[in-house]
Amino acid sequence: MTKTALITGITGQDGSYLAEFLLEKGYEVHGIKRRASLFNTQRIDHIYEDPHNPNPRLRLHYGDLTDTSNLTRIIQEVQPDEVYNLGAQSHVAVSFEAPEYTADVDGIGTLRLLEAIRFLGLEKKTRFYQASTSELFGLVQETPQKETTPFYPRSPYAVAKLYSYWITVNYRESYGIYACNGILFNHESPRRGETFVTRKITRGLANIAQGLEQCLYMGNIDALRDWGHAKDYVRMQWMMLQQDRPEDFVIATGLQYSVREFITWSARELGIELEFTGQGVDEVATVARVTSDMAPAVKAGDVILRIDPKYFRPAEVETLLGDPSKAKQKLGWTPEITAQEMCAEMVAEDLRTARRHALLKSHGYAVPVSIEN
Ligand code: NDP
Ligand code: GDR
Repeated sequence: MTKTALITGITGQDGSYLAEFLLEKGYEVHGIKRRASLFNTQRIDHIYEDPHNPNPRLRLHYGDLTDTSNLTRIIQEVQPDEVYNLGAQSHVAVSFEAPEYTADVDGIGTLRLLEAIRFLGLEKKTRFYQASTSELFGLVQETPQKETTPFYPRSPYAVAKLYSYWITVNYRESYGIYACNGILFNHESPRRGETFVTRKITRGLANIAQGLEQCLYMGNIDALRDWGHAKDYVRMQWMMLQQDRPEDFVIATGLQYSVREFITWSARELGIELEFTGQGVDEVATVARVTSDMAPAVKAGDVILRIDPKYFRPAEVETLLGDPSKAKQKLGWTPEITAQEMCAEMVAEDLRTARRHALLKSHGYAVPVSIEN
């Protein structure tokens, strides 16, 4: 029997990889996309099927996590075997600027889905995955962080996700819904949103290498993160819904690096050796040597990275490091792609785009360059 999955956030990084993964497994996949004034399906265009075709295996529905009747109607129509709740206002810094909206989407949005499952009498049929986050650990109480580590959220985003974590546990315990939390540490890819730190770095440096930008402005580059690849992590999201009993799992690599290290790797992928000097907001990165022809616009002595306090957060999560032992022992899951391999893949992809844009620019066409957050 063909299984049916419903993905909120299908147009995002994880949603796009998960949709690919489920289609390969033979699922019929339904996704919720938001109405936007421009097309917003770039990440899934390659798997899009014309709905006029007979029995398309990927179908999109307009919807929003703030809209109860819309979500209930979609779930009633789709009758999903599995719901993956990946939709969110997912940017931590933005959540300080839009805290109420973030709470509505990232907190109450989860309740709306769980209530719809209950209201429609699908408690025994529909399994539910909640995209929980290492941001729940925030001001860390224990290192490395595992399933039993106490939470201490440090942003409106993390507080909203804390509500979602517990309402997922509560609906499992109260109504017997197969519902679980994946507590995922940072995961990235060439499809990562351009304003998250890894992609901001790989895209920014590739643009600088090609002469499209002069300098990258960063926030707290001492922050430490446990970075994995999104492809490895969506596999785990599916595995969590295939067990006999629903449980919550930490998904991480167990390795930690600083933002500064990620900058150094990315620059090296472009043949740029950097030297960091100065302290705090006066720290800069200067080009020490250029060892390849991938960065024709850069020369020794150029300052290509500065600190801008605008990117500091009102409350920061300084360090995160996950312990994925439970996922390894119970599910046999281990990540296959290292942070360094992922960085190389991201830089290669962003360099391809930067070269294309440099060519367009040289012929007088406008290209997108600005980055915020
Ligand atoms: P993205 O930001 O790439 O994608 C978020 C998705 O949510 C997009 O499809 C977006 O739509 C959609 N969305 C935003 N607001 C709404 C709304 N009001 N109603 C419906 N959909 C909405 O995030 P990721 O793919 O990186 O992350 C997936 C999930 O996992 C998120 O919940 C995130 O918080 C969580 N998470 C992510 C981690 C990571 O490192 N990537 C780690 C831990 C948890 P649109 O394309 O229109 O903007
Ligand atoms: P994070 O990811 O907040 O961990 O949330 P992000 O990549 O935004 O930041 C990681 C760390 O880098 C520091 N940083 C900067 N961050 C951004 N975005 N821009 C900068 O210029 C910059 N300079 C330094 C940040 O302060 C932070 O310490 C991500 C999201 O995907 C969440 O949805 C998810 O839940 C968590 O990962 C796990």
